[in-house]
Amino acid sequence: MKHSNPLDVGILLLILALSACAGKTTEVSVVPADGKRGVVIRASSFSLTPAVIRAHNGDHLLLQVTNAAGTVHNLTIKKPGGEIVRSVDLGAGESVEVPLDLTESGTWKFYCNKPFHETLGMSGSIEAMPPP
Ligand SMILES: [Cu+2]
Repeated sequence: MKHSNPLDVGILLLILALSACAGKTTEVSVVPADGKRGVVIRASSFSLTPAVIRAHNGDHLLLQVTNAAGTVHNLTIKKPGGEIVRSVDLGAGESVEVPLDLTESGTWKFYCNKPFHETLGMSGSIEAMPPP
């Protein structure tokens, strides 16, 4: 009987790990009553975590973005109508604070603008609900 090659097993585990990552949608809510508006976002190759941020129209967010990867990434944010309101490059290991006033209800999309990074998973959204 043929024994399984340890390399094959390693590749299978890697595929399982990658598919587990791809299926994970992390989510945070910004609670209006607690006065805290800071949202920590982690950029890596290739994800932005959390991928869904729930907040409200009128919130003044402070996005604390860290690039945990060894290559350049970016955070671009669009208003619900599609207008780009922020676009910040982050070098390897760099952290930046990005203030963002949610002036409209709706879905504010964010993504990395480097070639193919959005398609590879570096995208998410801020869901701005009407004020409570
Ligand atoms: Cu990127």
